[in-house]
Amino acid sequence: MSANLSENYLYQVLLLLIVAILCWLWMRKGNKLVVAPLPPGPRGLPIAGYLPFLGKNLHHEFTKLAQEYGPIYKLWLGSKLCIVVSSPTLAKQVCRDLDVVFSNRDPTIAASILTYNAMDIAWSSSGPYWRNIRKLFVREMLSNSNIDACYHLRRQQVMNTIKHLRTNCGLPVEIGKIAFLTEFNAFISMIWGGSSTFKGGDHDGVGAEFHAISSKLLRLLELPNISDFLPILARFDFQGVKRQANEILAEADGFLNSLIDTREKERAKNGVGDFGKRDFLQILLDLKDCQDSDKSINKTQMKALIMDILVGGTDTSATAVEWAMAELLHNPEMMKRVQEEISQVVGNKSLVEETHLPKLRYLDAIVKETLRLHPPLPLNVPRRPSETCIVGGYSIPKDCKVFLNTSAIQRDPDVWENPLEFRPERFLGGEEGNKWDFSGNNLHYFPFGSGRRVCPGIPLAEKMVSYILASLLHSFDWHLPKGGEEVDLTEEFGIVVKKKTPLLAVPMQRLSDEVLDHA
Ligand code: HEM
Ligand SMILES: *C1O[C@H](CO)[C@@H](O)[C@H](O)[C@H]1NC(C)=O
Ligand SMILES: *[C@@H]1O[C@H](CO)[C@@H](O)[C@H](O)[C@H]1NC(C)=O
Ligand SMILES: *[C@@H]1O[C@H](CO)[C@@H](O)[C@H](O)[C@H]1NC(C)=O
Ligand SMILES: *[C@@H]1O[C@H](CO)[C@@H](O)[C@H](O)[C@H]1NC(C)=O
Repeated sequence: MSANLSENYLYQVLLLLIVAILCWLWMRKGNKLVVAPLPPGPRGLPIAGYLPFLGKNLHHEFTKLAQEYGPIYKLWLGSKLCIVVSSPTLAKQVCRDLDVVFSNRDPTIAASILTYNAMDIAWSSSGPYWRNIRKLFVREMLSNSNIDACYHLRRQQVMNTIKHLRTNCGLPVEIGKIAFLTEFNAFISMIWGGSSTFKGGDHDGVGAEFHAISSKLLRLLELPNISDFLPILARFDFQGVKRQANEILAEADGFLNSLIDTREKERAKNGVGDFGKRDFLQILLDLKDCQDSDKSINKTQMKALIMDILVGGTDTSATAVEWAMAELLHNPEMMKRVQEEISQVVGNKSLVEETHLPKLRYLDAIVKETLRLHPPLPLNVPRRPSETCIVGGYSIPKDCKVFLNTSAIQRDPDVWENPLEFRPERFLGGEEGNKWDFSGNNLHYFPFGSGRRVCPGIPLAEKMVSYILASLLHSFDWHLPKGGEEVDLTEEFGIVVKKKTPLLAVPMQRLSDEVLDHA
């Protein structure tokens, strides 16, 4: 009797258990937590993850992993799950089909401190805040008419660079540095160029002051840090990243405050409607004073936006110029061809202007090919899924870090013939050549990213890279310094992939004194 009862009881418990399990499975399914495995990848240690195994040569290690595990693999860095996607099909799932889910970011500790708690475009979480501030940036600041209106400010900086190079003819110069300074000064000038109090672009003016701050800032941003991977340790701030970031922020903040305050005082004195000064600062201040609450921004947001432009725009564009010059020095016949094109279109009696750019087809192909073979952000800017989802049959957990390997995809041999060769011709003419642009709509070529988080700086970046490049090529002939007859094309791993050894080249005057005197 008692045995029977306990047997009965056992059956009941078993039945309940089965029902519970079924319910649980059903609910999981209802929650869309379909059981799919995580992508393949190395096991690593439970707590530290794969971190201790990644030696100095991160780049090399990643290549090995990608070869071993294929187009999607996972990697535990500390307690952070990273997923690397390197096929166009899977990238399309991320940037197109699941764009909404994948449009969050995962700022490092340094990045969020330096952007006033991710108050900028690049690091803010997707949502109304991000949508609004991005819209302001694209519509109000980077509208075609605004970009055109500040052409003279960019031009002045390119002219300064030509003048500077002229005094250095015959001597080796560091192309990356020249390109960086030109881009940087051009941005500074576009931001507060019109101001009478602050002379932008001077090597010893505001430009120089902010340059020093910003190189510290870039260095800090480039280094992933232990606290980012092991949040448990973050509050101890072992490496002092938080402290350093706060120090740099304080410096940058003081500087930006004084700029904005000075301009505000000028406005108070001279009135708001001073249209001679439609630089970015002016536009931002107009927005700040704007009554329309959708458009109005406060001072902190202004500063975060300025940080985005300077940090997001300079290093990337300058790296593109350096790689293009490196490839041209490596391929002298291409150098000759592009210089001839520029001479044809511009003429040897004038300097290049931005209005010439649409006619410089070969130059455009060179820029596109440079961004294919050497995308400045080869792993894009990592995305963070806002919910767990499935990509390529694998489960991608909410809040992990997703890298798109642009570099790998843009070298896919199924799409690009001899993918490792620098061949601008592939972007020239014909249906084949014309189908590529920077929009990111085609996931075989997306140096500026793709989807709703695509780089909003494209129109300006495209103009500036081409304009600087064309000006360097038209005004000067370039050759490698004696003893350096080979161009070293190895890459150095970082957030922005630079050349491992900085490119040195020697400029020789190509246009007459008369023409260059106009610079
Ligand atoms: C050759 C130059 C440049 C390259 C290669 C480049 C590339 C990129 C890439 C790959 C992304 C991430 C897109 C994604 O997540 O899919 C990005 C985002 C961004 N870029 Fe650029 N960029 C360049 C120049 C610029 C310039 C000149 C500016 C500013 C004027 C700029 C501002 C930004 C901003 C604000 C974002 C964040 C967008 C968001 O998260 O919504 N970039 N860029
Ligand atoms: C972390 O930050 C410190 C200080 O900026 C730096 O020296 C270090 O290389 C960074 N990265 C790692 C992985 O330790
Ligand atoms: C991305 O792809 C390139 C080229 O195939 C490879 O060298 C690199 O290591 C890959 N990076 C990652 C993080 O998988
Ligand atoms: C500026 O606006 C943002 C977003 O609306 C807000 O979070 C922030 O606290 C404001 N900052 C100041 C200094 O008012
Ligand atoms: C322009 O000058 C270069 C260098 O002196 C010369 O090789 C080229 O033929 C000239 N082109 C034209 C169209 O005058």
